[in-house]
Amino acid sequence: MQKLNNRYTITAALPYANGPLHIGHIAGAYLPADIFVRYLRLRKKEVAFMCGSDEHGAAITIRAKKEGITPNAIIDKYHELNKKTFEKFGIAFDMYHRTSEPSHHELSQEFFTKLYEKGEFEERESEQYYDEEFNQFLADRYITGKCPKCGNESAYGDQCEKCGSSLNPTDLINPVSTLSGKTPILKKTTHWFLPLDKYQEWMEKWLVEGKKGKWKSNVYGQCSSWLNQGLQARAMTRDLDWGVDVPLKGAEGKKLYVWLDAPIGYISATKQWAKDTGNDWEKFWKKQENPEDDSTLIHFIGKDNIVFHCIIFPVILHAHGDYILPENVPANEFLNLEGHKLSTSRNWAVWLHEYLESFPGKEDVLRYALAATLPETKDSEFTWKDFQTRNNSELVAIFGNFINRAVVLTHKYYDGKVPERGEWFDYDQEILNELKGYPDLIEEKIVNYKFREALAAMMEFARLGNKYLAETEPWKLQKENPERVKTIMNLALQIAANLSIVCEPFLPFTATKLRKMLNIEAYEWDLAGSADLLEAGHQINKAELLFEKIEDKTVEEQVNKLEEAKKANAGGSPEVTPMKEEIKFEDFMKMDMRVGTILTAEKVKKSNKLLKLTIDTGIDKRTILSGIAKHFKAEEVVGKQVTVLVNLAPRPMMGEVSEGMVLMAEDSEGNLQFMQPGAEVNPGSTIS
Ligand code: B3M
Ligand code: ZN
Repeated sequence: MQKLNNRYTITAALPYANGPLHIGHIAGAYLPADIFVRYLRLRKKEVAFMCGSDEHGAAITIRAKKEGITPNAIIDKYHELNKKTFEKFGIAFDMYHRTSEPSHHELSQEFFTKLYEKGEFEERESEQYYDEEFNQFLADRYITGKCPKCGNESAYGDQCEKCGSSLNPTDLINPVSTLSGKTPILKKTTHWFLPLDKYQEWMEKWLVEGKKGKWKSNVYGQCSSWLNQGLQARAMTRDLDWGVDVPLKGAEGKKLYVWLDAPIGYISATKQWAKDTGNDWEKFWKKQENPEDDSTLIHFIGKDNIVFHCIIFPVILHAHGDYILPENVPANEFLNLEGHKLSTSRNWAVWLHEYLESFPGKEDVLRYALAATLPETKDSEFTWKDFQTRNNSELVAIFGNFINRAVVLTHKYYDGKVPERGEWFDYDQEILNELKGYPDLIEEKIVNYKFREALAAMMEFARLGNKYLAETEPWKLQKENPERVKTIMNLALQIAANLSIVCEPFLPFTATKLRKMLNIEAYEWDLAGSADLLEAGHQINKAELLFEKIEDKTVEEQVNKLEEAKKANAGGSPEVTPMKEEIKFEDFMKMDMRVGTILTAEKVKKSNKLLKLTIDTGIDKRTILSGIAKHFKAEEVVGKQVTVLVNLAPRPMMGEVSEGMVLMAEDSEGNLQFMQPGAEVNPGSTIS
């Protein structure tokens, strides 16, 4: 049994109310959070599970502008839709609040005022980019340009999503207004900055002493790299007409930075929930007299939100002084879909509300398929084929089959009454020992945020039950040895009752159905691992199908839907990478590009990206390592004529040396094609 705190404050990133939710959102933050919370509730811990709509920031106003409607129309629509979607999907928040609520504005202003009065802000007049056509200062998402750190051409004014760097608009190279598409001018304005640099030392200590080895390495790594670059002051106010008013004289017309007010949304949600339910919100957020009584705060987020939750918000909470700090921030990486990045604008997504319509009653199937592929340590991928296999070969063939057999046979042999255990064999004892071990194993994985492994262990547990029945074959034994069958069926039913507890975090709808079938109330997690959950003589209900097979046709329809989206994108305006900086003709002439013929190709061991190619360049035969292994099999590239940059300095890669580069066409989704001559030419032919 794991040692836990008594009280938990669990937050899941507040989604912007500017669009519907897709599987990437769920896999990033909400499903892991829900699994964790459901487990804590089974352990009878006091939990506040908080979320809500983030209704400020440029994400909302830019969308409203595009659609020619008010921000209010946008947030009302998507708040309602997303709230319902979460509910239907079984994400059991205690509160799904809104940052447009007056109570949230008040609390955010209180926070700002407190920090202001403590002298935490620096008032600075500076030159900021301004769009003369729209009469607006351009902060955050209102401005894009080239990232000075990684060269990404479409970095935003607050962050580069490619390399994760935090930016100021004035850091961008070739800045462009997202409103008018024009180059902005600089204009003076005053803002209140939070000097994060002042907290550099404190932050280093907090992280290194408290979180090293405890936080996931992807999260800890990002934080360290921030600290290594040195923290810098960040403006906490904006010149915008949408958001929380800055509560200062002389700051009329200015709003709080959305990333200041959004995380405070977790607190305002807790306050609202406490008010509605007669609870005390402060014990979930404020430091208690005895630190042992402090709540444990955990933020579930996606990797693009790490800096805000691991550095900026903790600094704000610390500077305020009264609040607890996050114990952990188990951020996930990204989920891809059928080989491509999820994309709202390109409609490359599985939208939750559409899934719920197409697959009614199959909420748990998607929860299962997503939990099995959560991007916990690196980006992962959802495919409809995998979804189908997980359903048919695991949920139906193992879990469902086991429960069905156990319940049906109990009715057949004992009129639905749990039989007394009779004769006891070594094999039954082995099964019993395994039964006792699974709940602890699942629990150990959950508390360490290894939800994929926890889910796999849960399915192993069901597999144990399935195997037990398949190997002992009670249906064959019943005539000659009914006493032995009683033992088998009793133990099988105990496994089923255990599963109703341990599957609940992952498959809450299934757990409810299973409890109904077994005619039991919800048990606490502490009881899991017992072989005496069901008393002999206990009457169970009739069998109900837990899962049903998903046919090829059904998933094909979903794949076709995605293909349609792809076609629509191809016809419309595909996302095009912006042009790079202008170069001189002489620069271009320095590149020596030739047609070469690929002579041999093989996969580079230890790399899933690289192919090792030998290429006849006309000048020589040389080795080039090319990052195309995910797109082409070695055998299919041999004999192809390709474009080679032959005068690129040799580069060591994975223990080999690459002598040049094969040029590839790459679309915005990362699909690769060779650049080939229209007809065969001699190797060594120059390209200019
Ligand atoms: N709305 C960003 C996002 O949806 C932001 C999260 C706020 S959490 C306090 O990715
Ligand atoms: Zn970058």
